[in-house]
Amino acid sequence: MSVRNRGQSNGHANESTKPLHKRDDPRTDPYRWRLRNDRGVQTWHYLQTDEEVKQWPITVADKHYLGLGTGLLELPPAKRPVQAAENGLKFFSKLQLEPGNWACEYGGPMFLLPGIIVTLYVTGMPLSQPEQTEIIRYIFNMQNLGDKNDGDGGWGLHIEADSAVFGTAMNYTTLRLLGVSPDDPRMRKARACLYDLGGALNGPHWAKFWLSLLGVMNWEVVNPVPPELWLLPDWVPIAPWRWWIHMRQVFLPMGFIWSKRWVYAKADTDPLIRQLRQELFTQPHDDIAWARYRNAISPADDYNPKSWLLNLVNYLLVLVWIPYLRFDWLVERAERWSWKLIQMEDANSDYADLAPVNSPMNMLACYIEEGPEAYSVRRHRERIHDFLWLGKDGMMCCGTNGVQNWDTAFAVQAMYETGLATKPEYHQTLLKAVAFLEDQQFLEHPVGYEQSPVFSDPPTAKTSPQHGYRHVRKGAWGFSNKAQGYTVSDCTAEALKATIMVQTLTDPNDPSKTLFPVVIPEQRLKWAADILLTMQNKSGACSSYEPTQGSERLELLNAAEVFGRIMVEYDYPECTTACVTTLHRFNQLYPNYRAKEIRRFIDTAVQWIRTNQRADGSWYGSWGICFTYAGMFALESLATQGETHANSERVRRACSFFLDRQNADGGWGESYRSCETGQWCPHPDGSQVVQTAWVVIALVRAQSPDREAIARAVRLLMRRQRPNGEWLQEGIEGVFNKSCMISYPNYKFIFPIQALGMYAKQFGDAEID
Ligand code: LAN
Repeated sequence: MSVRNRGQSNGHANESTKPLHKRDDPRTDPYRWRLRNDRGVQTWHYLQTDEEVKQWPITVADKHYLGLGTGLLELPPAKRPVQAAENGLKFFSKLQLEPGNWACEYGGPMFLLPGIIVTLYVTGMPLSQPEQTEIIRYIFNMQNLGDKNDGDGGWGLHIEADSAVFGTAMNYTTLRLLGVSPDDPRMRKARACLYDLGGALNGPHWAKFWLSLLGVMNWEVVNPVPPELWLLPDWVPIAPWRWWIHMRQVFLPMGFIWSKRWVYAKADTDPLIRQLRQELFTQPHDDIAWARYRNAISPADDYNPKSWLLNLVNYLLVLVWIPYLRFDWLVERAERWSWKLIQMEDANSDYADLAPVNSPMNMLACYIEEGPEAYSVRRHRERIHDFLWLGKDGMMCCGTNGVQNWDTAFAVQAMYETGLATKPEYHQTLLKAVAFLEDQQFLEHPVGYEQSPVFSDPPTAKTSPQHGYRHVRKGAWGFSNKAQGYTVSDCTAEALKATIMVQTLTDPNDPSKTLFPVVIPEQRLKWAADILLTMQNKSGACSSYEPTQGSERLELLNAAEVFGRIMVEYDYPECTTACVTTLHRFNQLYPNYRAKEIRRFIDTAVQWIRTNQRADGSWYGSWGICFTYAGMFALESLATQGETHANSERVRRACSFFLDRQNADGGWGESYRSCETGQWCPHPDGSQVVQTAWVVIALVRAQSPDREAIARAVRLLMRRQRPNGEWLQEGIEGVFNKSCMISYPNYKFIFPIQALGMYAKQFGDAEID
C-alpha cells in the first residue's frame, strides 16, 4: 500500500497545493460564497447578484477557507519564540468569527456526502446548482488520480486513503446522481478501479444499505439490522442503549428503514438508477443472486472482518428469525419504538442530529413515516446544510456540524499558556471567545430526563428509556454547537478549563486584580464540574460521550467492516486528561465543592493513565494521530500530580520515546498508519508542524531537561511559519475508529502558538536563528 504525496490536494485551504483535477471543471465564482454564522450554526451561501455581494462583503476568514489568499500583511520576522507565537496569533485572531468562535473545514471521511446525496435524491429534494457544482468538484479533487495513491481512479475511506469499494462505489454513485456523465474519463477510470476491487457487491454493510434503498441493489444483500433489538430489556448485556452513541444512533434509523425494506419509489422507472444497475457491477444486474453476496467484501474494505459470532447470528437471523419468528406484531412494536426514539433524537437537537450519518437517515425515516410535506422532513433538509462546507477544493461534508466549541476552547488555552492573554490587544479576542462558550453551554438536560425515574441533582450517569437513554447535559458543552446538544467529556472539560483560565487571569503588574469580568457565573461552572463527575468509568478513565455501558466483547457484533473499536465506549487518555486537568484547576478555584469526589476522581484517573502507558513509554491516541497526540495529554495528567522527568521513571520513558523518534530537522512526523496498526509509523513527508508542536508541549510539560532537542523543534516551527504569521496545511491530523482520518486545520495554528509560548516560559525567550 502506498502512502505517497500526502499533503497534496489533501482538501485543505492551502494556497500552494496543486489540485489534480482538470482545471476546466465547472466551478462557481469563489468570491460569491459567504459563511453565515448564526450563534455557531454555520452555513455557506452563494450570492446571486452584484447587489447582494455589495451588501455582504467577503471576510478575511471566508477568503482563508476558500484558499483565495487573505491579503494579510507580512509581519516583522520573528527571531524569538514568543514573537513567532505572537505573529501566529496575529494571523489566527483575524480568523475569529463574529460570534467569537473559530471555524474550519472538517473534512476527511469520504463516506458522508454519499449518504446525504442519496437521501436528497430519493426524497426528490436536490441541493442548489452552485452546491451541486462544488460537490462534484470536491469529489473529483479527492479522487486517487495522478500520483495520489497509485492513481487508480478510486476513492478511499478518507481523503488520504487507498481506494476501496466503499469510497469508490459510493462516490461514483454520488457523482452520477449529481448529473456527471459515465463517459467522463475520470468516471471510466473509477469504474475500472471498482471492477478491479470486485464491483459494488464487494462493498461493506453501509454501502449495501445505501445502494439498496436507492434501488440499485436488492435488500437481500444487506445483513440484517433488526430494530427489535430495541425491545430487549435494559439489563440484557447486548441491549443497544449500551453501545457507543454513534453506533446506536446509526443503527436506529438504519434498522427502521431496513425493517420496512424501503426503496426509492421510482427506482424501476428512473433511467439513472437503471444505468447505475449496469455500471456498478461486474456481472449483469439481472443475474445477481443477491443473498449470496451478503458477506462479500473486498480486502481493501475489510479493516475489521466480521467475527464468527456475527456470521453465525446473521445466518440464524436470515434463515430462522426473519422467515419464521419475526411476527408482524413484533415488527410493528419494534418499528413504533424505533420511531419514537428517532423523534426524541430529532427533538433534542432541533433536527441537527448527532452526526451526518444518522442525520440523513433520520430524515429518510421522517419522510417514510410522515411524508414529503411534513415539518420534520423540511427541517431536516434545512439542517443538512449545517454539515456542508466549502473549501478550496469544493464542497464537502464535515464529520460534525463544525468544531466550534473545541477549537475555541483550545485557542483560548493557547493564548493563556503563551502569556499573550494578558496583552491588552488580545482582550477583545479572548472575551469574545469566552462569550461564545457562554452562549453554547447547555443549560437544560435532555427532554424527559427531569421526569424520568433516574433524575437526580447533581446528576448521575444513570440513563433510562424515558429520555431516550441520553446522557445528562445541564452545564456541559458539546464538540460543535449548542444546537447539536450532545455532552462530550473532553469538550466540556476543555471549555470549562478555558473559561476558568480567562476568568481567573490576573494583571501581571497587580496580581490582586483580575483582567476579565465573570462571563460564566459560578453556578454554571459547578454544573459543568458536576457533568465531569458523571463521566468516569470504573477503570478510572473517561470515555467520549458517556461512561462505558457495555462489554468490549460487544465488538464481536461490530457489523461495519470498515471501522475498529466502535461498539462501546472505551477508555481514552485524551478524554481522561482533559477531565483530570480541568477538575484539578476547578478544585483550586472552588476547594470546597465536592472536594472528596474530585480528589478520588483525579487519583483514580491518573492511576489509569499510568497503567495505560505502553512498555516503550508511549500512549495510543484515538482522536489525533497518534502517539504524539496521546503522549501530549498523558504527560499533562502526570504533570498535575507533580510527576516529571526529574522524579519519574515513567515520564523519562515517555520523553525517550519521543526523543528517539525526532527527525534530523528537529521535528516529528507520524503517519496515520500508526492509528491503523498500533505501531509508530513515520510520516512519509517527514516532520509535521502540528505533531512537532504536540511533542514540544509534551516535553515541556514533562520538564524534559533536553533543551537542545526541544530548541531544534522550536526552530522548525519558526522556519515553517510564513511571513504573515500563518502555517500552511500539511498532512491530516485527526482520526476516529482507528481507520478513518479527519482534518483539524486549526491545529496548525493553535498548537504551534502554544508550543512556542510554553517553550519560552520554560527555557527563556532567547533568539533562535
Ligand atoms: C469526533 C470529533 C471530536 C472528538 C474529540 C472531542 C476530539 C474526542 O476527544 C472525543 C470524540 C469526538 C467527539 C468525536 C467522536 C466521533 C466523531 C463524531 C468525531 C471523530 C468527528 C466525526 C466522528 C463521527 C463518528 C463521524 C460519523 C461516522 C460514523 C462512524 C457514525
